[in-house]
Amino acid sequence: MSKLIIVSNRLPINIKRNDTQISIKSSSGGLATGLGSFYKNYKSIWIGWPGISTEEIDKKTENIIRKKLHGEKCYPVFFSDFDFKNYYYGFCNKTIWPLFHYFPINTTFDKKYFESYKKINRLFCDEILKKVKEHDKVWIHDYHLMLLPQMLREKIPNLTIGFFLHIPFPSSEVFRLLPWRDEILWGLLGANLVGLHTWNYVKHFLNSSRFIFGVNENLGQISFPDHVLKVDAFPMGINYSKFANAASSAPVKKERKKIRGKIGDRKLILSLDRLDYTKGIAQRLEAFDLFLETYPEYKDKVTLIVVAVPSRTGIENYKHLKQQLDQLVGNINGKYGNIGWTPIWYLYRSIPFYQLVALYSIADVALVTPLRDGMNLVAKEFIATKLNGKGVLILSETAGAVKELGEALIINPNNKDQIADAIKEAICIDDDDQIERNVIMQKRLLRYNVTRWAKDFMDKLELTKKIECEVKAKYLSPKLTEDLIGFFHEKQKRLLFFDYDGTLVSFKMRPDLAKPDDELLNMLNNLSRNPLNHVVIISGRDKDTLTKWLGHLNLDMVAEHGAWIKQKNSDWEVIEPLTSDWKVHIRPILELYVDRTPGALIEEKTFSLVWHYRKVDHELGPVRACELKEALLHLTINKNLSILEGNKVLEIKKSEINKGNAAKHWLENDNWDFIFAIGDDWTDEDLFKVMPQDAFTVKVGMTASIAKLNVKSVDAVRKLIKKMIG
Ligand code: GDG
Repeated sequence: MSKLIIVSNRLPINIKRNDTQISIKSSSGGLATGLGSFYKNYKSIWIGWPGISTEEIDKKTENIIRKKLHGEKCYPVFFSDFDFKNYYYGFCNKTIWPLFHYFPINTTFDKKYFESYKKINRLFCDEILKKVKEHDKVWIHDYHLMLLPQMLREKIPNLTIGFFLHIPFPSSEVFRLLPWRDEILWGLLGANLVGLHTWNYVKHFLNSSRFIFGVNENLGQISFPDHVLKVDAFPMGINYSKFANAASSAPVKKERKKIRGKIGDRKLILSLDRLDYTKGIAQRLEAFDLFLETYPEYKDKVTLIVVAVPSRTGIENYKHLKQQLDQLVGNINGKYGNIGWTPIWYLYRSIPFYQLVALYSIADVALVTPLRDGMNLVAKEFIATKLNGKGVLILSETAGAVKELGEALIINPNNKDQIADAIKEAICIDDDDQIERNVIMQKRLLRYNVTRWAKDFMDKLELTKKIECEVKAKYLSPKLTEDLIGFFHEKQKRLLFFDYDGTLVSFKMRPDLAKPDDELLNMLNNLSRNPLNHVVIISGRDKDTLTKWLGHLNLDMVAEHGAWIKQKNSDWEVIEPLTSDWKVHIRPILELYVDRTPGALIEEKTFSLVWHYRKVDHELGPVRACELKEALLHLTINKNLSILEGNKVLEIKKSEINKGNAAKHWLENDNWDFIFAIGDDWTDEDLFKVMPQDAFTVKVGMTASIAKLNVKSVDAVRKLIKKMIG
């Protein structure tokens, strides 16, 4: 039976030590709860850092810890203080955290931090390799371990690897600032599933992949030679019933009573987060100051409770923020407070769960105004505790949670006037309105809770792996290759179709570099010189280019996806009489889209017009291509034209021109005893379609196809040709 290996920077446990005793307590964080059902029931283990460095313990203690963790199905990765400093405080929290939250100005780019990050990712990889079997599933969490998917893929190519990022994936304009962007992105692309909180982050991730590696995707699916990757949104939920049930529990009721006794009938506003500059706590306090200044009638009528949980206290920015908050709270309390009223109650510590729920459930207003937040679970937890439906959430438009909590009062966290007005509005909203908004949000949060989230992710991971397996099942294995080649050599009259770009040469993203190299020319020469072989190159390229590159060889050629054919020793000819009079109607539209789209250009082939957008901005190009397609639609239908969508091109041509029709020219004119066709993109599907039952059709790459077989890459195609040559 396969097992699930969960990997995160921190194990879901806390180690307590006194002089003689070591005890281990499992933590009840969101992730641990969400994965709980898998972790406990499924055969699973968890790998992560136990929260203790190698310097803090001797070998004997380390062994005791390992043993105790084993009992909890946890396996520790230990590292030194030095590595922890450079990896965790350094690369994770001084580089990735600020950059991914759109604080490039707070970002440190330091090579030694990245070196430590690599080293620690490698340590995790080694630990996983000790435990993992090929059929296991690995689910890696968060920005601390972004190199890990590819590291594992290199060691075990068939492994099922999921990755979830808990923070935003920034716009490609921000991501590209990272000096190690290639390594980080490449690391993530090694997974089978990359999960992000929102669709926007998915878009950003795909844009960066396109921009940096020229990766093409189809509905978030990317095919690599050895694996399939899906990128999708999974908005993390909460343990809804845990919060809802706790709200009516005895300790929480008691705590609420205590709080109410202290604040009287004042409105209670809650601010609760880890102390982090991304959470917008300082801006929130300034907005509260502005609220009291703008609406002085609320003096002595409201209390703001600020809980700031200490976090990453070893980092300068966090120390400064703490000082700033201390000062702001002091100023506001000094400015407005009186003997009987302190406007802000400030707690700089973590509070126990029952107190947390008491605060959520008693608060009239929650101020959740992060400057940037991957999701923000506090907003969701607040809503879950509102058993009578009353309470108002003020939520930042830059938190991932806003996508599911659209009924909240939505604010721009940098707009203090807007936040001050929202506080006033929240206090005044009538009960029915509050209930109506909250009930809708509660239903949504109850349905997509943290267990659903985890299950959804695992289901999608399995589905992606299934798609990969279906493609791999058709792989030309060494055994199948031997059979095919054996069969090939037995036959005397062989017809061989080869697509060119993406099949014989790999410069798919740079067609200008796709000129045949010496190895290819030699191979084609040897293959086509054998009188038993009849070789046809079947391509979308124009006839002049094909003549220039391959015209000296003893082979046949098809150009412009089937408009032209050339047989050895004769000239190019059109398959059937074709007209080009339609071009005068189409060209002006293409020209308009060239004028509007910097970098676009038109290529005229004899029987087609091509609109290229390879040099257009990577986000604009596909948008303009869609618009252009739409604009051409009714014209092309009337004139029996079709629009081919190729690699950064739209090609308009007569519908009857396709590779399948062209191939019939050879198929129908002779008796072949071995037929072979190979290609990599969807124009080759037309070719595969017309092949007889006993033909060998081969797709290059990991995408679905009607071809009977798949090979991974151009390299594999060339190896196959070498075997045909013998
Ligand atoms: C990262 C992303 C994303 C807070 N104070 C206390 C306490 N908490 C608990 C809350 C909540 C959790 O901590 C905080 O979660 P958030 O989502 O708000 O924020 P991050 O810690 O920054 O988490 C974030 C999340 O990962 C999940 O993917 O949503 O965007 O930054 O559950 O209840 N719990 C207790 N006492 C406290 O004082 N007991």
